[in-house]
Amino acid sequence: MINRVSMVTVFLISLLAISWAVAHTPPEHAKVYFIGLKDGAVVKSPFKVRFGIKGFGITPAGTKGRQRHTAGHHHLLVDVEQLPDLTEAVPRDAHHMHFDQGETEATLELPPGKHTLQLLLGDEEHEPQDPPLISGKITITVQ
Ligand SMILES: [Cu+2]
Repeated sequence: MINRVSMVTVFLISLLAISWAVAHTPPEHAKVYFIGLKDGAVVKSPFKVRFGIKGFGITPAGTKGRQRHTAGHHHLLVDVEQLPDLTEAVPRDAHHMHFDQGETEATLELPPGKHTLQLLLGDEEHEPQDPPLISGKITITVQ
């Protein structure tokens, strides 16, 4: 009897652990991507960049409660060679732009030449989700 009770307890604890992990993890099909701007594009500055997201939501930075597990805000990495530590808050500087209000587009002004762009979603504390929602890195040429 005790064995059966403890087995059920272990089972229930496992279920709780699994649902906890799932609640904090973006679904496998979730992704972030650039809308209408392709790798190799040639643009004139200033230009508009639109941020796409699928399978996950957008919410302003600092959002508390349940929604923070199903939504985040975009960060645009500009000319970043080495990704920041994905277990820490995304740095905030000219190369790591935060869209705290939940913006889904930005107008960029970059000097002529080649530049790389990459999207990285962050949670209420600006930390990437686990696993991170990160786009492919695209290289564009600004005329
Ligand atoms: Cu942020």
